[in-house]
Amino acid sequence: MKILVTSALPYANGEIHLGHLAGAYLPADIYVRYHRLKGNDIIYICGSDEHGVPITIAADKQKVSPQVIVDKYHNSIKESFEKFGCSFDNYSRTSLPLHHKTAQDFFTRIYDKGFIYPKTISQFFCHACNMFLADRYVTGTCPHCENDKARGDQCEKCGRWLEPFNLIEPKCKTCGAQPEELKTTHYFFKLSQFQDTLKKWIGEKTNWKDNVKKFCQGWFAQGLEDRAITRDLTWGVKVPLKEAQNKVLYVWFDAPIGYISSTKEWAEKKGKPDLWKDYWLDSKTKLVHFIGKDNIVFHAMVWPAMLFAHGDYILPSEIPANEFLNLEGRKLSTSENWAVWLPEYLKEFEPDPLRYALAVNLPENRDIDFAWRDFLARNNNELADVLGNFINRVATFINKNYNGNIPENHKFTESDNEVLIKIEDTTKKVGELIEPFQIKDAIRELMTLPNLGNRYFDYQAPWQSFKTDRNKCDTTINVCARVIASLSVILEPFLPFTADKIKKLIQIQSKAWDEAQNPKFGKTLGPVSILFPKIEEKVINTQIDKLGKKTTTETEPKKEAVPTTSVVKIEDVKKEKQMEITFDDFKKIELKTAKILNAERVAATDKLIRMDIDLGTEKRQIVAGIGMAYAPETLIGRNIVVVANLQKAKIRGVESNGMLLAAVDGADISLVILDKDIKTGSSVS
Ligand code: B3M
Ligand code: ZN
Repeated sequence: MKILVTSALPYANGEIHLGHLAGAYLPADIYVRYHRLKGNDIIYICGSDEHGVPITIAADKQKVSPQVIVDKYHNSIKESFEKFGCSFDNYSRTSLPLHHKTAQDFFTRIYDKGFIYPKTISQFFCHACNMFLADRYVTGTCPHCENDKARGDQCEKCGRWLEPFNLIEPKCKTCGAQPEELKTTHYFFKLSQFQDTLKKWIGEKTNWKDNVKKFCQGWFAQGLEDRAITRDLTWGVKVPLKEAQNKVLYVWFDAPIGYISSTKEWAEKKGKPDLWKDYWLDSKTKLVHFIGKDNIVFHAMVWPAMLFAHGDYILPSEIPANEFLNLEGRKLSTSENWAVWLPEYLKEFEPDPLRYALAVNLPENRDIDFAWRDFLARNNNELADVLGNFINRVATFINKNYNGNIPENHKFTESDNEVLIKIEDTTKKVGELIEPFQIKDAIRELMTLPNLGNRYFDYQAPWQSFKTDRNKCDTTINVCARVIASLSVILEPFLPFTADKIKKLIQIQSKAWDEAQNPKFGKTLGPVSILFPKIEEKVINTQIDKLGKKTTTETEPKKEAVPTTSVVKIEDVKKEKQMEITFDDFKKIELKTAKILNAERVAATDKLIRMDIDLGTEKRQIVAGIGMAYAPETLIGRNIVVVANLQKAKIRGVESNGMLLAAVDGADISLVILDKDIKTGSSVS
């Protein structure tokens, strides 16, 4: 079997942080290293995502060209991945001509097959800058929370998903001028046409993680919409059409194609330029995309649809998407520097303690918090006191009493056999857990081996048997050496740097995973080194103090948001912004019951619904973004709850005088309705 593993291509507009590592990189690296040891034909592909508005905005901000930004970050990201032990077979970049050509050919192919069409839409245009403004190039006041720094795609304060036209007093982000709504033509990918195909395809993935399946079901329920896959920008992959000279491909169209171009580059570097085809064109290849949950829609829906449209390439077999990593109880925020940056970490510490602390606590099924004190405890109490201690005490004993020669065993007793069986068992179990991506359980299972080793060593008390029963002592130490040898192999996916040191110590001869069940090793010990120096509390305190203080050039969030109208995973933003308010604060909000008298879609939008509502004492008009969840006609006559004293706002040019209450779960929206009939206009508290 061939396996092609990818990790999401990080934007080259900032450094890698712990959230990235826990989401898409560390689990993938562990998985790949394991399969290599199993002797499987596996390649691990990644690269920098160098296009898109996150890059151009970072460039504008630093007053340099996008090329300067991507060169800087591509190189430093690559370097810190290497130092962290990410064992990519190829780490490419999407600014390479090879990638541009691959992406353009992809576009042309599906354009020729009729899956792409032009459509004229309205977009903001800044006359001062002479350009059409992509979502993030527009800022203004949020119609929901009045934050005057809301972006055209989302308000970071209240978390609502926006469109540039929703903003009150929209401005050009670059120059501050008021933009004008003008017509421009963009190319749309017929995603809607793939709804049934995708639904069936995902339906067959019974083993996929719940988060991915649920997410997709939410999107199907809304109905997939065609998507604009071009942008009016100068930075990016040029649209390969004569009539679209000044447009580039939307970054989320070209980025996943980067997986293919990076594989091509890998094949070229190997001197076998066609080798990439053995993977991408062979239906027996298992394609595995490691991503964070914010990338699910692109990897599980848009990208597979693109692949279906293209027709030649394999589809993803697995998409192990991880949840988010929080930091010290708060959501990571790059703009607030609430993050631990990998290069900064690597200045102070070795990579393996972090690989360990993240692996034992991966956000596989839910968001997980990373705390520096937990990192310290993991290093000191588990790596140093359990794993390091076991290896160190055995090595010290051999050096002191056996002059560095590892003794042969004699007849095994029951307790020796218990350990030998445990070695076999652990090797098997750890592999069986890694294969279905249960990495966290795998490393936890693995740590039971040195744990048992310590107990066995204590129980056998070789310092006594050395004097009284040399055969027994020889056997005990030999069994311990077997544990160490096995550990040197099965630790490798998780702690590759430590595993290397242990291999040198035990002079390992076994290389393959399965040999770890009964490993072969040297007759004498190699150099002993301290595997895990203890970390002091004060070192950790310095790290905690750094959080939230601006020390890097990272000032912009790294994400390129989902375009169009989707409401995706905004709960997390909300969680972060939670703050306490007093009862008096709450009383300022006038909540009232209202009846919907009339409802209709706002022209040329899918999401917005205009409603006439009765508030008992008066009638009003409100506009709400619930059009993806409710058909207008089903709303008439409903009793809802509205915020009655919210400042008026214009949404898409339509006045909204009040806001209705609704619960939002990802793409799912549910109106707050009343339990029983009550007079319209009653106050809600
Ligand atoms: N660069 C987004 C991100 O870093 C994006 C991933 C592309 S994977 C094809 O979250
Ligand atoms: Zn401007």
